[in-house]
Parts: sequence; structure tokens; C-alpha cells
Amino acid sequence: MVLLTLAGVVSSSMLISCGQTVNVAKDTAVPARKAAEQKTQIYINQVGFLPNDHKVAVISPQQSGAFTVVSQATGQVVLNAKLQSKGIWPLSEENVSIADFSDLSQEGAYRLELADGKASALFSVGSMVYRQIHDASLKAYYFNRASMALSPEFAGPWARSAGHPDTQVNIHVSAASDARPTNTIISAPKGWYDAGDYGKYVVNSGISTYTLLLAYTHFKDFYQKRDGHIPESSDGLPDILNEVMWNLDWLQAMQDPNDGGVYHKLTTLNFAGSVMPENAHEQRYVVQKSTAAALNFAAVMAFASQVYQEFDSVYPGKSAAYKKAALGAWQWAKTHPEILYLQPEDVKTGAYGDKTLADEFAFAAAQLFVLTGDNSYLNEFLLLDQTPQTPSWSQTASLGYFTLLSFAQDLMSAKLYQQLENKLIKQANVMVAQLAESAYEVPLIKSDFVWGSNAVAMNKAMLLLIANQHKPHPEFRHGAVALTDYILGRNPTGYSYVTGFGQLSPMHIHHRQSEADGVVAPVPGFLAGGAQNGWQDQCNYPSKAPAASYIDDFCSYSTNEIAINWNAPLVYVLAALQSQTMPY
Ligand code: 9MR
Repeated sequence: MVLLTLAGVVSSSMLISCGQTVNVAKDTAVPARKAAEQKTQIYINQVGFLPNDHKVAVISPQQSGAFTVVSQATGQVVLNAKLQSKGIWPLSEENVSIADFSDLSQEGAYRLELADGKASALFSVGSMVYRQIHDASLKAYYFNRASMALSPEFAGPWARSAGHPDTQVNIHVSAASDARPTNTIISAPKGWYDAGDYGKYVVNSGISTYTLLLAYTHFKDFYQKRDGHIPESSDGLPDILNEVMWNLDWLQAMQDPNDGGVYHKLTTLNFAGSVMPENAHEQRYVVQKSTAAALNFAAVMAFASQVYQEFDSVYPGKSAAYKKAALGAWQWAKTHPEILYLQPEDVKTGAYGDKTLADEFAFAAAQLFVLTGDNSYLNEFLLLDQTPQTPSWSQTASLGYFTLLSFAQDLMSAKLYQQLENKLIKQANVMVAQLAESAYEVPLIKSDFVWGSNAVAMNKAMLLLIANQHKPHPEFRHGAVALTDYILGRNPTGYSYVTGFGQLSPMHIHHRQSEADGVVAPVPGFLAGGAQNGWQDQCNYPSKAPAASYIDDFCSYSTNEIAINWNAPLVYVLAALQSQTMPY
């Protein structure tokens, strides 16, 4: 690790002084930085800043001296300050400076300028800067709906025909039972496509659906007023709940009514080519029941039952049906506690093969406790003794904490509530320490740079914002804002990673519709997976440094795909930040 860091230092400085590519660190397959990339870069959130938040840009390579912020409207300098040297960020192998312009709170459009005249991308300061991008990041789910046509009225240039009716789905041999033998046909329409592929996976739907429901419950006033411009917009439900219901309708069909078990996924045997949904006709299967699927399903159905109860007059019976489904899946999981998903040989689509299930049990137990008030679920949650780590599709313990802290205060002793709260705060403090350590001033560490690193960033931001709701601390919000800046351009690639937002944003996401639709611009509002150096797809990457290893190319499913579980914390974080200045 130390050697790697040193190699990064050496390579950076050699490249700058020689002005040409030299042979750098032994363990880097490509030069850490191409010569062209050593030109001064100003990495900045290209979408904007809320007036009272922290505002910084990263200057790479490091330089000292003054910088200014210039108003686009008047051409006047509105702020003049000094750059601060921050040293090396090992994750990008850069030596950087920070320009802090937090004092700027006047609404407007600006550029940051360096002494040599180099100017940043245009950015905004304003109380509504995240409104549009929030709405687009939620609308992305509509664009990924299976089993329906998207009309020009709601989808604009990205209108398309219906695909994947999923009314004739086969039971795969791995999922066969007496009541439903191999190749029995079931119907499981609707739902969201998981990502750039057309599969529908219960485990990943779990955290995605949960996170959107949590956003709704935490920011109800904000969501009451949002118009998602979707076909169901006038039905009396907030549109975020309409969107979520599209997926819940599918999820319900993933439960075997004969035993309460839940199929792990609904996919073809192989991934489809780059075709539009209406041209993807391979047979679809439900594959193997798993404990992870049952628990994610139980948790989300329990949460849905709680949330949609309020709208029982609009959709009578939904809440009760969700409750019944949740209890059935929980029972199945209790009697089949260790059925891991094992990918059958003939199935090549995503596995979402979680090997540790204690966190899923905790997640489902927390939800069922809130729904039923039955203390046995709380006891189960406590016995599992989980740490609220950064959430991911395979790590759902925090979701249980978020739920108990949000909805169970009246159901437990003040002492216990405080203990749970303290565990969350402890995790948030770990992130605050990471923030203080980082030359980029972002709470990100090496282990965060996995497949979907941008979602790790957003899930950390979500945890920080939830901690901040419980024990307000300026550094919690600071960390969340820094992570938002990171995905919107203050990162070593210079990309604002959300399609359609920012001066430089991905054009070639690994998303079959965006690739095949003949529209130049990708479907907007999607968060690309982000930099990481696993190189699982063998595309050509510009750098081996984890935070710089990204390419805007369809080929790169390991850094440039999109996914429902990656957009969900983005929606949450943008709602949390935006609803501060625009609660209604
Ligand atoms: O997000 C998933 C990541 O954590 C895994 O490492 C990776 C490989 O198994 O799979 C990712 O999920 C993909 C899923 O398997 C299929 N649909 C696309 C998902 C995003 O790339």
C-alpha cells in the first residue's frame, strides 16, 4: 500500500517534469496518467451548490496561488481566495489543491478561474439546483419499466414499444416443485429492468425499492408536490409511490403461492444483445428460490404494507396483500434459512449470490417488527447484532437500522433506541474521519472502489444524512455534500456521472436501450456505476488508479453500466438535500 502510494507520487512528478509518458509503477498495466491528463484540471460539481453548503473544487496537479470566482451574468469577480495544497490522493495518484469558495452564497451562475486564466465548467449556486436532477433520477425508473410501451407524451425522444410482457414465464428446473414442475408457465409482468440488461432480480429489487420507499417516508411533503409526468400521475398517489408500485406488482408474482418461497430472479438464460426491449424475445425463466430473495421480499412487502396503508382508499386491499406476502416469505425463510443462490450451469445472467444472510434476516425482522409490533421480530433483530455498514445489495443491515430509527421509537425503550442510534452515529463518524483524511475532501477509501462505486458513494451519503437527522452534526452533511459533488464532477475523471447533467456526462452508458434506440443522448437521469479497477470486462482503461479507472464506453459494464440499486440512493440523497431548501 505504501509502495503503491509512493509509486503514485513518483509517477505524477515524473510525468509533470518530463512532459512525456514514462514507465511508472511496476504494478500498473498502463501508465497511471497520460501526459495529456497532466494539464491543469479543475474538478468541480458541474450541476450546482445549495447556497449554504460547503463549496470546493479540486485542482490537479497541485498548485498554489490565488483563484477567483467570476459571475457569468456580470463578468465580475465575486470571490478571491487562495488555493490550499492537499497532497496526494492515492486513489487517483494525483497531487492536488483545493479551492474553497464556501463563502459564496449569492444565487447565480459562475466559473472558477485560476491565475493562469484556466476556467472551470459553469456551475450554479441556488436553492433549487437539485430539483431537476432529482426528478430525472426518479424518472429513470419509468424508462426502465418492463412490459409497457413508453409513449412520446411521457418519454419524449426515448419513447419505445413494449417489451417483455412476461406473461409466459417458464419455471426453470432449479425452481421446480411438485405444484409447479419444470416448464410450468407463470405470469410475472411489470417491474423494472435491473440495469443495462433486461433481467429482473429480487435481491437487487429489495434494496432499490426499499430506498425509494424510505425517501418517500422521510420527505413526504416534498414528494406530495412532485409531478413525475408518468401515466399514473393523476391517480391520487404521490408519483414515487406509483413508480414503486410498478415494481411491487411484479415482485408479488415472484412468490410461489403454494409455499411462500420467492424465486431469485426472472431472466433469459443468457444476456440479450444490444437490442430494444421489443426485439428481445428469448424465453424467460424464474430461477431457484433462495433465502436472500425471500428475506428481501419480506422486508420490502412489509414496508410497502406500512406505506400504502395510507392510500388504501385509492388502491383498496394492496396494503393487506403486501402484509400477507411478507409474512408468507418470512415463514418460508425461517424454515429454509440457508438456501443460497447457486447459479445453474445453463444460466449466465447476473447472480446476486449473497453468501451471508444475517443482515437480510435483520432487515426483514426490523420491517416486520414495525409492521406488526410483535416483539419477537425485535428480539431477532437484536440477537443478530449487526453493524450498520454502508448499504449495498448484499449488505442490508443498515436498512434495518434506518427503519427502526425512523418508525420504531415508540415501540422500544428510550435506552435501546439510543443504543441503536449510537451505532449508526459511530459509522457516520468513521466516514467523517475518512473525509478529514482525503486530499479530495471526500469520505471515500480504497475498499469503496468496487463495481458500482458511485452507488457506494451515494449509500455513504445517505447514511450520513440519516445520521444527521438523528444527531445533527455539520460534518455529516458536509460528507454527504462532498460525495454528491464527487459524483457530479469533483472526481478524477472529470465526469458528472449522471446522464444528461453537467458539462461532461456519460454518453455511452452500458444500457441496451440507450445503445439501441438511435437517439444520440442516453436516457437521462441514470447514475453510471463509476470508477473501479477490477477491469472485469477487459475494456481499455486510462488508468489503473481506482478512482480514475473509468471509461465512457458501452463496452465497460464494470464502470459504465447503470442499475436500479445505484439510482435509488441518488434519489434519496438529492431529495434529502433539495428538500432542505424546497420542502414543498
Ligand atoms: O452490482 C453487481 C456487482 O456488485 C457485482 O460485482 C456484479 C458481478 O456479479 O454484478 C453487478 O450486478 C449486475 C447484475 O449481476 C446483472 N445486472 C447488471 C448489474 C450491474 O452491473
